[in-house]
Amino acid sequence: MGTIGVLLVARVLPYLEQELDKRYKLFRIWDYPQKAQLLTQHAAAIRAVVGNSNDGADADLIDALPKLEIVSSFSVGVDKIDLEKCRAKGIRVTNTPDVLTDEVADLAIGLTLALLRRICECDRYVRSGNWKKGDYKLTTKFSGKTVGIIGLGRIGQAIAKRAEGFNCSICYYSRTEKRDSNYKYYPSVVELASNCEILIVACPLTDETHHIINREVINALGPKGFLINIGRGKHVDEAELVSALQEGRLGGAGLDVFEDEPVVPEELFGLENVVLLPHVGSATVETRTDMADLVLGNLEAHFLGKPLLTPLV
Ligand code: 8YV
Repeated sequence: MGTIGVLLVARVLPYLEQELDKRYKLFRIWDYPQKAQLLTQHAAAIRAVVGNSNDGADADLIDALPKLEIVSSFSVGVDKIDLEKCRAKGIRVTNTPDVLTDEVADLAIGLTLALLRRICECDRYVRSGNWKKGDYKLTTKFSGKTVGIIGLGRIGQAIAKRAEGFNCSICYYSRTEKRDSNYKYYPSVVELASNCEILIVACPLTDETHHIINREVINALGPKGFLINIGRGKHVDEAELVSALQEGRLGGAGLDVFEDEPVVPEELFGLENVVLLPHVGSATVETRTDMADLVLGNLEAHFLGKPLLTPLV
């Protein structure tokens, strides 16, 4: 396999990069500041692309690699891969579902608790020595609240299961009602937002879900409502979110993802009712290692002519 060319287009777990380097002829995109040089010299050798949730394979890259057979993403989200193009050209696509479900769901609950109970702010309060000057203000209870989930796929269901453990009532929005679920279904996001206290975004990013959290939804959630986003930054109209938080039209927001990562709107930095994380939903040693093994397993299966472990296309 050492002669098979693999193009790495994203910074991934060092273990994954090292293993790819050991097993294949690895090209790192950042070693070629001029992409044209990489393509002129090596396009014909590259049979696989490995990317992540931020850097995948767009139509231009796919068209520039005539021998491309497989795109393997170190992520469950594949919004940075042109799936239609891959389908049309017979290029296989794999991602890393299941192995990160628990991790991302755990973080969604952690983010919710951090936001409602103001855990990060409490920590800053103690560190700054302010505790000596008086008691910390009261916060908001999570147990028993109504949690609305956008997207009842693997991650959405895992969040629901966890929230049930906090005696929360669960409702959801998805394109179609899930016949096998007892949770309350709302056929529109505005209705869901009007009927829950905590709204969690857990759906894939598509043309339909881009800015699914807009002004109307934010206003429906209201000044006592909390928004949690562990999906993609582009699910939320960030400018609308910022103004709603500034104007007190939304109770608070817990965000693991942003529209233009790693750029975060500076207006959020001064607000107390937000918790901001650097896209760490799946970021534990255990889960990232499992994700890396899945990428390696898919590539190996493909080049040995065996069934892919997690085929998407
Ligand atoms: C990671 C993710 O950010 O799986 C996804 O879709 O967003 C995350 O697990 C990622 O791709 C690791 O680089």
